[in-house]
Amino acid sequence: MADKDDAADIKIVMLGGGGVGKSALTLQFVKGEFLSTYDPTIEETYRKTMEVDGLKSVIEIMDTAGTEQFTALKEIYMKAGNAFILVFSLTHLGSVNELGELREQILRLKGRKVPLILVGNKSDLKADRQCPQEVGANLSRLWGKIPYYEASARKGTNVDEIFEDAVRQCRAMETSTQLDKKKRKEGLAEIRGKGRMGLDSKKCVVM
Ligand SMILES: Nc1nc2c(ncn2[C@@H]2O[C@H](COP(=O)(O)OP(=O)(O)OP(=O)(O)O)[C@@H](O)[C@H]2O)c(=O)[nH]1
Ligand SMILES: [Mg+2]
Repeated sequence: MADKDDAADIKIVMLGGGGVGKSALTLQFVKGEFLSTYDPTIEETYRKTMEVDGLKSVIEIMDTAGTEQFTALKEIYMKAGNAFILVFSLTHLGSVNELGELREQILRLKGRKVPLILVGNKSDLKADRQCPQEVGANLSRLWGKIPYYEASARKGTNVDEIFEDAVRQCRAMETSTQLDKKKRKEGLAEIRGKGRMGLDSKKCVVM
């Protein structure tokens, strides 16, 4: 986590196909505005201080491009990210298929479990819906019960909740990593202690 005032505590990366609403979700969260025009993203970074469970965190959101030509940038973000929001559009079944490869790429690059959140966006467009709730629910189960939200960047439905969940998951992971480190340290100390005892007892035998 951050050791400088200007460094973000948590870096969240928005990923998903083109036009699914990554930028709209990000802007709704950061500025409380809905982006109605479609201007494909190359890359944008936003910063926001948010309070979750009474604790403040500075978060940085990396909004990536859904289009394939910016793959190299995506890798840089994936390496830097602490949490990943995988977005598809509830109005486009094909957008679900783009997420599997992105998830595999994240896991490959990070080499360990990372906070992932699945989002089906555009829930306000009820008449155009192509993905029933089970599509997201099944995928979430398949990927180890990662949280699944149906959201609308237009209406602001579940937008704050997605980012709060990401922050909570990052904090939980940080705590468990620290606990693991502490346990490892204690384990090492115990082994060293035993080693010393062993040496001492040997000494006694020699004496
Ligand atoms: N009705 C509705 N439209 C949405 C919603 N979210 C995004 N859109 C629209 O969908 C279009 C694409 O949204 P963007 O946020 O630009 O999509 P993106 O995922 O950032 O796309 P790329 O930057 O190309 O990867 C825009 O016209 C948005 O206004 C939503 O929740 N509801
Ligand atoms: Mg965008």
